[in-house]
Amino acid sequence: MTDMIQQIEQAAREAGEIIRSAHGSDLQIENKEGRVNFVTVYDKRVQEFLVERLRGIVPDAGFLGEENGLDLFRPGDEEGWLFVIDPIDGTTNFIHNMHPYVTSIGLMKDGVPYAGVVYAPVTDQMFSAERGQGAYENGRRIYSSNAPLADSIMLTGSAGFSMEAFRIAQNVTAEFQSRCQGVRTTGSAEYNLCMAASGRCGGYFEMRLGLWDYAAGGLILEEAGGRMTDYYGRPLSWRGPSSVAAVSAGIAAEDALPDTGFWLDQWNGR
Ligand code: 2AM
Ligand code: CA
Repeated sequence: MTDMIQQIEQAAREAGEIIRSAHGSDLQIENKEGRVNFVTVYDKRVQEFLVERLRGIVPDAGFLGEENGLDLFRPGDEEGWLFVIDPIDGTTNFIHNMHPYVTSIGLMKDGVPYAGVVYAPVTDQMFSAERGQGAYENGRRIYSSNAPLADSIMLTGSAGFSMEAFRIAQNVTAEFQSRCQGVRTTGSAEYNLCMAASGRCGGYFEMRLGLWDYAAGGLILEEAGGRMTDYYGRPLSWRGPSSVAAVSAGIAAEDALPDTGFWLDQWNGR
């Protein structure tokens, strides 16, 4: 493990301390665009902290983050270093003090994932990966599962911002339910990807995620032997919002769910 990834892990751990200190204080909850799309003062504070801290680790890196107006992939971002941060992934869970919610830090180099760190402060789980170096949970090497779909649990999600998206996503959930041992939803995309990376579930599907929702966990899953595509089975652009079909080593995405592209087409918000 290189010095750089250890420093990024340390930054995530410190972000986790800020998050753990939050409960009992005023979270100053605001609703962003859409139905259930919250931000708290901790999302903003932790992102500010991370930008400052990560700048010290890779001084010439750019930043993309969910909060504080850093949420657009701009021309030039595909060149050089770019940190992709979600200070709290699973904010609605965080507000309700219900695990999981995580801090995620992706580091892209020339438009492709180079490193990823996902830290779950409640359970003190640190997931990390560097390209070509394998994936780790609390320092131990992890691998995605070799089990077929029929012997797996699957994860899915549908953010609260659109009831239309939720209703369409229910069709995907129903198809999975009939093909695997059960479908679960945790409320944190990055955590779901880490559950697939560590062999706990067969994969994770969600219709529209921000880059900060999948950049870190996506590399961790790939380094654990899994695969990331969009709902049409195409490689991800790693540039912005996308549908995400993440599968472990034992499952081919196109076998897992041949109709995901069809269901995505039914939604005009993709
Ligand atoms: P968040 O908690 O950082 O907002 C839940 O299904 C997942 O979707 C979470 O990882 C959540 O991240 C994400 N999510 C919530 N609102 C979203 C939006 N408007 N666009 C894309 N992803 C969203
Ligand atoms: Ca977030």
